[in-house]
Amino acid sequence: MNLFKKFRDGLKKTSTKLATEIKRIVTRSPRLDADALDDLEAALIASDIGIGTATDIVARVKQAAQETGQVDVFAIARTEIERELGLAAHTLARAAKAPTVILLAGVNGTGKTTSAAKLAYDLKAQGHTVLLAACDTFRAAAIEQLKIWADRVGCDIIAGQYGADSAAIAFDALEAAVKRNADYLIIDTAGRLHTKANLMEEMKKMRRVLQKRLPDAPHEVLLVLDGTTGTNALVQAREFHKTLGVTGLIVTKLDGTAKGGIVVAIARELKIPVKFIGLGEQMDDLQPFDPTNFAGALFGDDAA
Ligand SMILES: Nc1nc2c(ncn2[C@@H]2O[C@H](COP(=O)(O)OP(=O)(O)OP(=O)(O)O)[C@@H](O)[C@H]2O)c(=O)[nH]1
Ligand SMILES: [Mg+2]
Repeated sequence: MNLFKKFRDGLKKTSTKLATEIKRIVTRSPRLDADALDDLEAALIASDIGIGTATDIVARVKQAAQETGQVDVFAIARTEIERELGLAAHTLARAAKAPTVILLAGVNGTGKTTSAAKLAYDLKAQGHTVLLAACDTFRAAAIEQLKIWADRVGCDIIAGQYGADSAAIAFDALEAAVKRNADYLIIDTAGRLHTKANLMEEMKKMRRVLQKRLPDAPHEVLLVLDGTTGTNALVQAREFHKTLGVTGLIVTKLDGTAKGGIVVAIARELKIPVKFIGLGEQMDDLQPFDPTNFAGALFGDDAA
């Protein structure tokens, strides 16, 4: 399946709702009077796209309506979203010298472990060697869960005992990745609330310990956000970024929400690039982020 179709299918809930609303508004008021523009703004905000972006789109639509009388709301929205998202680099960092170390972080249940596995699958499919590190030593069955995934993906995994110091396991895993000449080390961590200072401290420790072994590690700190939690994801991102210095985002579960616009709000407010989005539960459902495909999938006028 091509990438655009994947985005299109995965974002269907959001795009269908938006397309239905926009068509309803335009049909009722083809000249887009003030009430129609208010309705358009409300529909955009309901997708969690963010007030700033919604206001910008409406302003452009209004301008086009005044200047030409002919308005393609979908095309204007696509251009605006693409512009908003296109500024940052969305590709995964690569260490000058292997291994590239990727640390995953996030609150409980956002999709860290499955994203770690999907990322490993993706990198392996590109011909890279990948090592997984099971640094969630806290949640019951977390280690087994990652082991099952490693098996499925066909890559090695470094794990310790439950209750063990996650930073020590991260260090061992990095040592192993260096010795084995692995191209990538992907570190899965326990879910933690951004409000728990001791747990955030543990994350910082993991970072420090990795740096002791490899000064430029981790090369990516990817924050995994659950796209269905809407603006709450924005609050989490802000806090994690403050303590950890997040280099990129993975926004998951966009297939399960009509509020996929949150990706735009996050990118606009935090200026942290979205690197991957999760569009389903299968191994190949984690997709490298692409602004053009995302904008096109969100505002395709044939979605309704
Ligand atoms: N539909 C859908 N489900 C997803 C996606 N990503 C993850 N999930 C599901 O979300 C659930 C939680 O995923 P995990 O990877 O275990 O989440 P986690 O962040 O590791 O959870 P903790 O380790 O407990 O903090 C699982 O049932 C996944 O299959 C996605 O993009 N789409
Ligand atoms: Mg997990």
